[in-house]
Amino acid sequence: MNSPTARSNTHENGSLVWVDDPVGGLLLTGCGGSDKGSGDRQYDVKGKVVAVADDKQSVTLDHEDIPGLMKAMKMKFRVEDAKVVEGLKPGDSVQGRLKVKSGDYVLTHLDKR
Ligand SMILES: [Cu+2]
Repeated sequence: MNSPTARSNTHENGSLVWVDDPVGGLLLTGCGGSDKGSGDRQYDVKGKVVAVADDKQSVTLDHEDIPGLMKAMKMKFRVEDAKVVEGLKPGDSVQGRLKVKSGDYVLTHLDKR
C-alpha cells in the first residue's frame, strides 16, 4: 500500500489522469452476483425451465427473485450433475438449490413443483 508520490497532480491544463487500479473481479456475469471471496453459499431457486442443454450440463431458467443474490431474470445455470435436469423439459415449474462458489453458480437440485 505505498501510495505513489503525487505525480500528475501538477497537471493543470488537461485532465487529471489518475487511474486507480480497480479491484479485480468486479466484472462477473451480468447477474448481480456481488459475492466476494470464496466459500459456498446456498440459495433456494424457484422458476420455470426455459431450456435444457443437450449435454445436460446446463439449464436455462426463468427464475424468480433470489433474495440476497439476484433479481428475477432469465439465465443459464450450470448443473452439478446431469441428473439434476433429468426428466425436466421446457415449461416445467421447478424449485431447486443453487450453490454459489467463488462467483460460480451451480444448481445442485431441481425438482418439479
Ligand atoms: Cu439470475
